[in-house]
Amino acid sequence: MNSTLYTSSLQAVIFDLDGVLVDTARFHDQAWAELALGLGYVLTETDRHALKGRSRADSLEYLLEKAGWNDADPSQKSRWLQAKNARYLELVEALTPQDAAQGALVLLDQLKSQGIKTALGSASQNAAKVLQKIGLDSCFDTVVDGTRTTRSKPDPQVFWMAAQDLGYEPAHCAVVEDALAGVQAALAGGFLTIGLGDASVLLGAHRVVHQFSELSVQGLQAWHFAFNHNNT
Ligand code: B16
Ligand code: MG
Repeated sequence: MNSTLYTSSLQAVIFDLDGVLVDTARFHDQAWAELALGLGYVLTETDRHALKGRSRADSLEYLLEKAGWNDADPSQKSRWLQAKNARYLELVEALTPQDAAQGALVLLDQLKSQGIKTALGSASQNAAKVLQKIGLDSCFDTVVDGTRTTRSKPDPQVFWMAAQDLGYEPAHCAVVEDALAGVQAALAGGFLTIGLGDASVLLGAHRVVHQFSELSVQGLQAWHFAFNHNNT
């Protein structure tokens, strides 16, 4: 689409963290898989997709149901949650700014220079630490993470809070997400929804790209224009 032929009203882009700005989804996967194995359950590919984007507590409930541990008491659950998080944090320790998604810093700078606000919208309670490890901790106009939310994706709360922080309606914002739960949250919230990953998994996303470097300011504006004109 020729940029001279349309005017996009895209005001903000909200980025998911794990699996979008940095490949920490593999660390969550590994930590859950190890915990599951200890419970006598082998995590499947379907489970891995189902766990993505969900809060830590929701993820444990999912896993316990799959593993047939329906009678675990709250103190045991809390020990499992701590063990999973400790393992995840061990793996995260190795991250450096080189691990930020290729093109992330450039895109964030370009959005800023075009007057488009940026936000982080993550379910993670470890978002601040991960952002700091990859050198993106001062790059966003607002950060909404699992320390602020009370409802887990696919509930749109995290993205609504980000849009509210920035003072924009969801219809003027785009969300970039790697998880089906996150795509569902963004769709339910009324956002232009960009999936990052496999289109056969990220059902319903308005657009799907395979890698972060396929995102550009112009592309996002063109997709947003089409979204607002019911032409996605
Ligand atoms: P934590 P995102 C999500 O982050 C992950 O996708 C999900 O796998 C994880 O369980 C969730 O954060 C909670 O993370 O255990 O660090 O609080 O993708 O929404 O950025
Ligand atoms: Mg994610």
